Amino acid sequence: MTRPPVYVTRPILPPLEDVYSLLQEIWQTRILSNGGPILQRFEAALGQYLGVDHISMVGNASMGLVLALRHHGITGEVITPAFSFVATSHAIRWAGAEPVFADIDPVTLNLDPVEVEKRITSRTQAILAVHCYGTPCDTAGLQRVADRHGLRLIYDAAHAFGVRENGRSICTSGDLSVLSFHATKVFNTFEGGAIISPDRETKLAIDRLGNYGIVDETTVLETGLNTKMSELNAAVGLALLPQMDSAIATRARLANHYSDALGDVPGLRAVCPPGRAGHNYYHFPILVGDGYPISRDALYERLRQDGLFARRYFYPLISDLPMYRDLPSAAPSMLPVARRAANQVLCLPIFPDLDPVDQERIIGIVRQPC
Ligand code: T4K
Repeated sequence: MTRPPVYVTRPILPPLEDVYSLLQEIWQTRILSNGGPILQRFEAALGQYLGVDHISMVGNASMGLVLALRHHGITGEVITPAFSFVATSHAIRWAGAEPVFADIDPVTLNLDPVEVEKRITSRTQAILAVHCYGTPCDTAGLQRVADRHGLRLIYDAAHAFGVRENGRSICTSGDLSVLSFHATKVFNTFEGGAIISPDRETKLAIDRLGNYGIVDETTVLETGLNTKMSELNAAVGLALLPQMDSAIATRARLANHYSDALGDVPGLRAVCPPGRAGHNYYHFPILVGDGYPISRDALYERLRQDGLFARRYFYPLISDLPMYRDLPSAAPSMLPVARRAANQVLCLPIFPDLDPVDQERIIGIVRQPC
């Protein structure tokens, strides 16, 4: 009997009855949006869960990134990785600024501070770094570069829900961090996201910018946008939060099993090997290199033949896409590490209810693809 397809991820959902009781509240109050009571409870509960004090909920991380850049008035050059989801660079353009690509570290696949410093010009205003797959960036190294050159440091923390470093949320690094709660993420509100601010004043300014710049009924202070999260999305998030510790623990167990089972395969390297305290195992990326019997793309196709849909996050490089490839920093010779990663990476399915039988099927094919 053929088994159902297995995708790279599958969202977790809260118990329907918990959402239903929140929906009943919405139906009674008729407060559907604009910072309603459920959103406020969600904001407080999420802050407590993550260990951060100042959160602004947004409709998705893409809008959150635009808002973060706009809040700091960034319209010049922004140094960012080409090895990321396209939303990272698109947000820079939507904010009215220009991406400048810098190469990544070969181990973490995150921005390399040394490469960042090489790309700084008189027009550079900010660094937009990505905690790729939830692995923390070299936050100290990037902060040193930012401080030396008077740059803003903003984190695309779309992958980094719940990630901690030295006992603190990774989202307390830099000037601002932006989380994604998209369906495909570790934690979801169907669509959604959040901006983590360092203080209350910044949080309130960001809330205002995401609510058209409105101060009160007759005062509009700036050209804001509508980036608000609805009560419906907030209800899903509030109901899902209690499951998150066990969901992340299950991801860690699955990642451990992949690591143990694939650790001795010649030509393969796991990008996020388990054992790192505070990781969330959003993806299980492997690099398919020399010494492996077939190419990355052949392995991707081989898995697909059996209904196992691994994904090449992130291929192609953003710098190879038509709207970016003419930028000077997009020249292929300038991003050798990112290019190699994009050509070798394959994210194996990982999500809390991955059936152990399916994980064994994936492991079996990856160990012996021919
Ligand atoms: N920055 C970074 C670094 C990001 O990775 C992202 C988003 C963003 C910023 C922007 O965040 P948001 O604005 O989205 O909040 C997916 C996601 O759509 C995207 O959110 C995510 N990164 C990116 C890495 O992956 P696709 O085009 O690969 O998604 P899709 O539809 O192919 O979904 C992958 C698999 O997930 C499907 O094969 C099946 C499963 N799935 C998907 C959805 C949407 C489900 O089971 N249920 C679902 O509802 O981009």
